[in-house]
Amino acid sequence: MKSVIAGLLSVSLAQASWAAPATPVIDVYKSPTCGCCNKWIDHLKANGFGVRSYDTDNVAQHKARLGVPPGYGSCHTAEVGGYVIEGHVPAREIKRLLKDNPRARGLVVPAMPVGSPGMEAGDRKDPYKVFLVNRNGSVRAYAQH
Ligand SMILES: [Cu+2]
Repeated sequence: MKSVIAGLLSVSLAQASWAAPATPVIDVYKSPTCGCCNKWIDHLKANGFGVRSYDTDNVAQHKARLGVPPGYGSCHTAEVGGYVIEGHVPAREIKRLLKDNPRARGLVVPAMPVGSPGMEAGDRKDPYKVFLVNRNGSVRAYAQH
């Protein structure tokens, strides 16, 4: 009987892992007191990402390491699949980036636009752009919100 149960268990586990969608893990660097960073993390989790978050008083060090261009910084810096994700980038664009797999550093949403994921404030939505950062540090618009 035990072996039957064990057998059923291993079959269902195998099916579960086969059926599970790919959920890339994002490493997020943020200051310990950042509230909107945590709300952005919730947005990522709600969209199927695994998140490892690291509290640090030196997020700037990670921006420099990952090549966020000067003037394009925000409140948190993240890393997924070899790409940098800076600021309140919507999960949809991160998924598109991972699918398209361009030769680039990653995506940035400079500053903290009201209405972006994690920056909700009632019905207010300020227009903002998601930028793709090229390998040489130049940027181009990737999405408009
Ligand atoms: Cu923020």
